[in-house]
This record gives sequence, structure tokens and C-alpha cells, in this order.
Amino acid sequence: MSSEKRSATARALANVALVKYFGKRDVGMNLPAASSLSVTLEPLVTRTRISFDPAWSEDEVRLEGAVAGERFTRRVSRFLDIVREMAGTEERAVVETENRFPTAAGLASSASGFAALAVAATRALGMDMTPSTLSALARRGSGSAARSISGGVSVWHRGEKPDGSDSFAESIALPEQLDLRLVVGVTDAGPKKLGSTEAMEQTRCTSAYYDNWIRVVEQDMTLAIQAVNARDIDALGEVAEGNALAMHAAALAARPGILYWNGTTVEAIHLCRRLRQDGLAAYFTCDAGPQPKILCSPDDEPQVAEALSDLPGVTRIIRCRAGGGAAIEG
Ligand code: 2P0
Repeated sequence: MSSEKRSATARALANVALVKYFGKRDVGMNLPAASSLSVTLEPLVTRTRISFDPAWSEDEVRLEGAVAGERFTRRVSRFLDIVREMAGTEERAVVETENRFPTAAGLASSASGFAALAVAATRALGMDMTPSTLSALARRGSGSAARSISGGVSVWHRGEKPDGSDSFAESIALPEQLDLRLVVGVTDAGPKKLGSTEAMEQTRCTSAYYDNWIRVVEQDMTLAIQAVNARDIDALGEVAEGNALAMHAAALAARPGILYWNGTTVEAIHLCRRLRQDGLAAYFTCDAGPQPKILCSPDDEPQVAEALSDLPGVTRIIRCRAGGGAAIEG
């Protein structure tokens, strides 16, 4: 039987939220309980190649050159089922994906991974997608992937519709309009983290602070968008640090409490306060793991990077800058 492969390769950057996504209004559809705001980060890139072929009977997924585990393969396959249904095809695929950033860094790669996969799969099948429909599609793989389709600073809209068609992200400032820097501190391996989906649900169902957390996010979105529009890194950083601490407070108040930090993470919060006393724009944020991330201005980045790398417990740092959106590669 003759077969014709349809292939494409895409790249997408990871993103870090400055107003966090932590709580869903629909788990199956990855619909968030509130909007969020993030920035895509160079050089944290995922590159994904996909080939569809009518002759194949199963999807095959390769991660960093090796056959991926069953759980990851199933997750990719379920995502491809959504794409296949939209395209009206049953063709199976081979997916090869590589994260061009240190896997030991404990940085989430599901955002860049599903954004790159959404772009590559839809291109390979010849589907005509707008950036917002691509973002809503990437969201189905992992919520935060919605924010890795567009570049620079993006807002992911909560949306109202049950089908999720109005829950997508779009850029509000390109990297050349707001040159943000973010220094990631890699700390010694902390306790194995609870998956984001489980942590969000545990917090929603058991934390006495959850409803207030969602109210805080709504207020912080207004303040963060104002700060971005004013190109004011200090104002944005203040919102980002407060929002990250509020997210972790809500998670800590879950039963049982969810504690992502280690001692070095806490020392990094103190460090940011010291740096600000010295007149630097340096603001703490942290996601579902122990790695401290410091948002700063381009001018202050060298000093922030030096101070963070000198912090006991930080084994390496990764200096990131605001980057572009997901794209097809030649
Ligand atoms: C964020 N996180 O806004 C928040 C902050 C983690 C802490 O988005 O369940 O891996 O696949 O939608 O996208 C991580 O969540 O979760 C995340 P799912 P995802 O960046």
C-alpha cells in the first residue's frame, strides 16, 4: 500500500506567568478559573517534528531521541485525537520532541511542548488556524501552552464559554516593546513535585484561601496589564511577586498543604528584598517547584544574576529574556 507522509517542524518557548494560572473551571477542557499573564522566555525552547502517515496504526512519541514513556505518549496521543477530529483524519503520527534547555532545571516543558506540537500538527495536516484558535487548541494539551503560541507578554483570557473557544492567549507587548529579563536559579533537587492539575484541584477543593486567591488574580490582572502598557518593570514586578506569594499561600493552606519551596527558595525571596533596598529592580516569582525566578530590568540583570548564583543552594542559573511566539521551522 502506498502512503504519503505529511510532516512539519515547529518551535515554541516556555513561559513564566507573572499573574499565575492556578485553578480550573473545567478540568477536562483545561479552562482556567481566572485569566493569567505571562512572558515567553529565550532560550527555553522546545522543537517538535511530526509526520502523519495513513499506513501507520499507532502514534509513536520520541522525547530527546528516545522512545517516550507510556504516560507521556498517551497524553500526546489524546491531544492528537483532538487535532485529528478537527482535521477529519484518522492518520497516526510519529512525534519527535526535544527540549533545548537543561532537563535538570526542573522547568516546566509542557507549555512549550504542546504549543510546538499544536503548530506542527496543524501545519502538517494543512489546517488553516488563526493564532487564537491555535492557542485554544494548545490549551487542550496543557493550560499554560495557550500562552506559548504568542510572543512577548501575553494575556490568557479566562473566557466564559463551555466549549473554550473564547479561552485563548494573545500578546499585549512584544519583546522589543518590553525588554524583560528573568534569571532562573536551579536549586538542589527538592521533593518530587505534585503535578499541577492535582495541586490545583486539591487547592480548589480544600484551601480556605482559594476563593480569595481567584479574587486576587482578577485584581492583579488589571494592575499587571496597566504596568505592561506603561512599560513599567517595577510596577509589573511588584504585582508579580505579590501574586506568586498569594498563589503559594493558597496552595500552602490546602489540606494537606502543598509546599513547593525549599530553603533556598525562601532565601531567594530575602535576596530580592535586599536587592531592592540597594535600588535594583528585582522581583521574586516561583511556580510548581522550588526554583526561584527573579524578574528584572536589562540594566540590573548582570548584578541580579551574580547575586542569585552566589546564593548557597543555587547550583546554576539560566539567564532568560522575553522571546517570540511559536513558529514553523524551515
Ligand atoms: C502558571 N502553573 O501560570 C502556573 C503557576 C504552575 C504554577 O501553568 O493542568 O502544566 O496542564 O493545565 O499548564 C502549570 O500548569 O497545567 C502552570 P495543566 P500546566 O504558569
